[in-house]
Formats: sequence, C-alpha cells, structure tokens
Amino acid sequence: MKTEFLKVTGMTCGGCVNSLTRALKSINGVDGVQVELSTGDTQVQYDENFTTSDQLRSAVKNAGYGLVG
Ligand SMILES: [Cu+2]
Repeated sequence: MKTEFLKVTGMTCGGCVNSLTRALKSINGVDGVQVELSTGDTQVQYDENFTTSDQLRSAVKNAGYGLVG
C-alpha cells in the first residue's frame, strides 16, 4: 500500500469534495481518500499492484479539477 499526496485545485464546496472522493474511490486498488477542502491537500492510499500515481492524477483531471505540481 502506498500513499499519494496531491494538491488539488478548483474545489469550492463539500459537493466537490464528495465528487473528487467518489472519482478516486472508484479506481480499482484505491483504499482510502482524505480531502481537505480549504487547502486542496488530498491523500490517497492505494495498492500499487492495481493502480498508479498517473491514474490517480488522470482521475482528478477527468473529474474536472486541477493539480499543482
Ligand atoms: Cu463544489
């Protein structure tokens, strides 16, 4: 299990937190997601045998949000 730290931009409310969380949790191999609305700091626990950092990042963008770095 690995933890990915992402800085997500474009979230404005609790609904954004929910949709981002749902998008990440729908990825096979993702075990836990914590999203901090005020800072965009997002932690994702995932099994590296099933998914990759790149896939997590794509899911954030596909959900309509941005990433710093
Ligand atoms: Cu929102």
